[in-house]
Amino acid sequence: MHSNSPYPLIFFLLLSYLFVSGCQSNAEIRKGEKLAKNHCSSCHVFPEPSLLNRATWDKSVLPEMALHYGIFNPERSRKPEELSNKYFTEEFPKTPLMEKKDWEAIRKFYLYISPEKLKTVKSEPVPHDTPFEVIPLKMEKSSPPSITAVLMGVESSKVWLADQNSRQLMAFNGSGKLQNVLKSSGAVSQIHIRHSIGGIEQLTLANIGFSIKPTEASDGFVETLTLQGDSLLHRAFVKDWLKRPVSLMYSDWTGDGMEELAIGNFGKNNGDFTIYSLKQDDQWEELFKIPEPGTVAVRSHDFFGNGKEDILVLFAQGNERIVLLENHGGGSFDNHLLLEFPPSYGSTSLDIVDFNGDGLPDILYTCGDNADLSPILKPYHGIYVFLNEGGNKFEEAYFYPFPGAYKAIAGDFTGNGLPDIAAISFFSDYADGDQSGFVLLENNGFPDFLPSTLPIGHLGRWICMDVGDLDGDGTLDIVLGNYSRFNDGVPVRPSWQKGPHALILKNTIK
Ligand SMILES: [Ca+2]
Ligand SMILES: [Ca+2]
Ligand SMILES: [Ca+2]
Ligand SMILES: [Ca+2]
Repeated sequence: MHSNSPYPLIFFLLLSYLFVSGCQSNAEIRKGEKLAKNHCSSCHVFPEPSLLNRATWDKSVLPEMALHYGIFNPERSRKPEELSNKYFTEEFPKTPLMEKKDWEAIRKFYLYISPEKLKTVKSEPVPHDTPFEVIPLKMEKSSPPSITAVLMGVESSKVWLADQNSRQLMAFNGSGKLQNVLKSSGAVSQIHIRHSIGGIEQLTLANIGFSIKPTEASDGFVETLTLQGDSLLHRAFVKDWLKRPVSLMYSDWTGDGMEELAIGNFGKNNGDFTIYSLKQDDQWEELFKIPEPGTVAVRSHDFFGNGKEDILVLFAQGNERIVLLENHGGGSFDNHLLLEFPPSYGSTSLDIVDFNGDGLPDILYTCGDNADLSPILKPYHGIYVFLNEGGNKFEEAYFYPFPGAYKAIAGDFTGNGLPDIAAISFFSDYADGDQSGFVLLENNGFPDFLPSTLPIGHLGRWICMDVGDLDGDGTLDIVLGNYSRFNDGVPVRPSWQKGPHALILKNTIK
């Protein structure tokens, strides 16, 4: 079992420095530790020095954190043109919020205790024997692939892809043939099918705006597209001027027979999670709001067994945590903090499934966003299962190291009645040529999971995934979206840019 506890390492290092250093630095380090625990825990879980190597603390994370305290010199890492940017000047205090000598003590604490190197992440070779046939989805004249959202339209047997570069929304059939192309703009972050009745299909799209990089801009929106067959009948805004919406969900949480709409506006330093209810004049009005940034995933489930769907929200920006919103009806929710993670975890996805068959919903969680301040391989990035021990108390019960993990979805892909896990990684160990960015963890009785993969690492860099029975044969199929537009420190492979926009992994167990 994986343990997050950094204590043994810290104790060892503490002992080492007690022996090798004088009393003066000892007192100083202790002072720095105390200050760090006070200050760094005010915005997020206290980050233990062992989470990152010394050079990353020194050159990247500490200078950026100093900016949050209004300490601009002498260790700022930003370029002068960025410091004069409008968002920057609004983002950081202009005058220091703590004495510089205190910041220096915090800095010394981190640099003294942190390891030279993190534990190496070396996955075992994973066999290539998943039960999937690979069907590439490619649209000519639209490269490099920059797919930001995929959807398995199970009822219409279509796969929807949103491509940022070509500003297109494409539909393919299960054999990989292009069926429909619609105009899009910006970067679609989520595609959702709201209705599919009698040949009329309504899609809801969340769109983060023009950049997938973090900004404080409010050019995101949610829109609906109504289609009859392949013809677009109607297109309408649901909400605009949103701060980078990346998650959305419809459900009747109030119990009045009408669906509400939940939108996670990820934002940057500002953002919110908001539930809207539909009024008679077709306007969506705020019903409930958490005015905090970073919502990356939303799921709904009855956690209290009272017939009311509760909401699980994953926040992934600095203060990373999973929050359970207990539904009391009428738009009233109680906020329970279930799990929290340090900022370097880079939380990416959430799913709910009962892994151990005790009737209690468990949590599948991934972390591995590695684009921001510390782009190094991290031994704690990967796929986690937190079992529900009763009373909605969750304990880590399984960990599979999968650097750069971006999404995991639970489902019975193997047909043995037990939920398996399909997962993708966007920040794989690409220096290791074997990494395909995809893994299937076959459940042979929890927590006995057997990993396998496919030789698809040369075909694309997988950023999004969806699961459903596309061909209606009773087995779960998968679609993976390829995003090969920018590198983020990862060398872009020409084969990714020439590769398919997406892959259908067609389940062949039947
Ligand atoms: Ca309702
Ligand atoms: Ca369970
Ligand atoms: Ca299974
Ligand atoms: Ca199938």
